[in-house]
Amino acid sequence: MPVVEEPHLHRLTVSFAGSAASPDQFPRDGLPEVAFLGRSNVGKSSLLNALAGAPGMARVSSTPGRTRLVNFFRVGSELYLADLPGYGYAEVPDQVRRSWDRLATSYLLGRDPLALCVLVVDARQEPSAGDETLRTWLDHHRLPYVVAATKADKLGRGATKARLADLEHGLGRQARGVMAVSAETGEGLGPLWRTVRAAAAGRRED
Ligand SMILES: Nc1nc2c(ncn2[C@@H]2O[C@H](COP(=O)(O)OP(=O)(O)OP(=O)(O)O)[C@@H](O)[C@H]2O)c(=O)[nH]1
Ligand SMILES: [Mg+2]
Repeated sequence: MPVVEEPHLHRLTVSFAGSAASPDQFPRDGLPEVAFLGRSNVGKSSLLNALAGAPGMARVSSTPGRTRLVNFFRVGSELYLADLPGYGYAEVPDQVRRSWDRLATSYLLGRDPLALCVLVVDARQEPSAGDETLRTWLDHHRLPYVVAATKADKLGRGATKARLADLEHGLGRQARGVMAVSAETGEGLGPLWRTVRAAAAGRRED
């Protein structure tokens, strides 16, 4: 698999802007936000770090359920990237799951600065029931999203193409775009970053 070098983040400083356990802790300055959503352990935090060009900024773990708060990262004076807790991890107690759901829902609904959601799925797997539920919910609430199939470094070119075609007809049929990405090789980060920035710029002009 060729490594695609895409220097996509020139001269923008990215910094951790805080964690929120409830809506009163979300940022207040009104900058547009782009949220990363997906199954637990799918690679949301890794993708965010790779996009930001800041390894280790958002915590990455081989233990599912690592991200339990909404973590915000400020990109220059342009936008926030919001790293949301993952869903669908079977081992968590119901009470913990409910508090995650509540936090994610309180973020996604009525969050005025939210410009775009990035629905992160594993390029090697069929979308999960949780992915389908989230997609239906995003469509219902008319929240704009793209589907990013990550860990594409684990797949050959042909298999990646086939997965993208499946996603375009399935999970991502109402999405603004479907793309293959890898936090490992940087594949697809340029197009994803341009989409993120364009959505944020569009929101600022509203
Ligand atoms: N090969 C490969 N591994 C990846 C990639 N992205 C993430 N991983 C690995 O997948 C595991 C989970 O990554 P995280 O970024 O913590 O996943 P997450 O979705 O933020 O997980 P939660 O916060 O628990 O919901 C880690 O072991 C990562 O190293 C990728 O693009 N390629
Ligand atoms: Mg995470």
